[in-house]
Amino acid sequence: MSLHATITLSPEVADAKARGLPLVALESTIITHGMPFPQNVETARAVEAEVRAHGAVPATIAVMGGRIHVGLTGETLEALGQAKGVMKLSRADLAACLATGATGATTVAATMICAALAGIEVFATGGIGGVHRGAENSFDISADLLEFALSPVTVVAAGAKAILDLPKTLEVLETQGVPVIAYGQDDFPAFWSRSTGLKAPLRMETPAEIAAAHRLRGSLGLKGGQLVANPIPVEAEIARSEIMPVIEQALTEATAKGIAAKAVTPFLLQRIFELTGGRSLDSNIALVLNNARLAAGIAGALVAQRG
Ligand code: PSU
Repeated sequence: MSLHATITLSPEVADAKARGLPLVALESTIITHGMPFPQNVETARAVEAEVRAHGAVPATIAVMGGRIHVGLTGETLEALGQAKGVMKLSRADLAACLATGATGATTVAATMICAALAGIEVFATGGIGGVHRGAENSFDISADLLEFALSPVTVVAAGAKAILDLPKTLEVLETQGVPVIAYGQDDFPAFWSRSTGLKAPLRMETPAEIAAAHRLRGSLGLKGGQLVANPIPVEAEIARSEIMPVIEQALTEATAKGIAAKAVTPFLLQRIFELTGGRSLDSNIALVLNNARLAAGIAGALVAQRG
């Protein structure tokens, strides 16, 4: 596959592609809008190290200087982690950011688009965007959900963030024909906790099964990707009974302040961080590392199955 003209691969990613090594895409909005400095940069580095330790090559994606960068240097990660005014890119604004030469961090949706363009089939993140509570009035539904029906990438996340309306999030994914696969359990996980109390439509036990399903979707001509919902490790979870009142308080504050659209998720994550005395961030870091491990395993299985 020839690369799109706007893509710059890092030497490490270019080498991995040339040698057919397993690759795992990583997003950058989690760095610029999801976590405070310096934990954001430390986490980005640790996630890359975790991917490498599990046999795959990490490819963190961001837009800079009119180009999509797939694979970032340590200095670029550091600069991005402290930059102000970085655009939060989704399907709607990716091309505009490239056209204007602005710096942009890729959300799940934009990372899926860029990963597919670069020929990377597996991507690890924290939690995907979804249907916001009160969507029946606000119509606030993350473009992440629609992307799963379009870009052929398997995304490993710890479910959808519990700040969302999770039943409606699952409904939208089902309507769009997106496979939602809980890893090793029946329940759909809720980001900071292992269970939402909602059953996931599918369950798988091994990276090999997930990789096989990814390949088969492609060979059947089914468009779009898969969502692998990987529960946070037991020792890192915050019990639902503990996190839910905190989420309710953060949501009430967001409504009172008139926070809307792209600002909602970053505001809620920051408030929940403050209200839990930093524990939500520790959990977030643990779940992203856990997702990086599983994604590396799936990427390895995809390569092995190609033979
Ligand atoms: N995972 C995290 N923290 C984050 C995100 C994911 O652990 O901040 C980001 C992703 O980039 C995702 C975005 O696409 O949150 C969802 O934003 P919204 O709800 O505005 O679509």
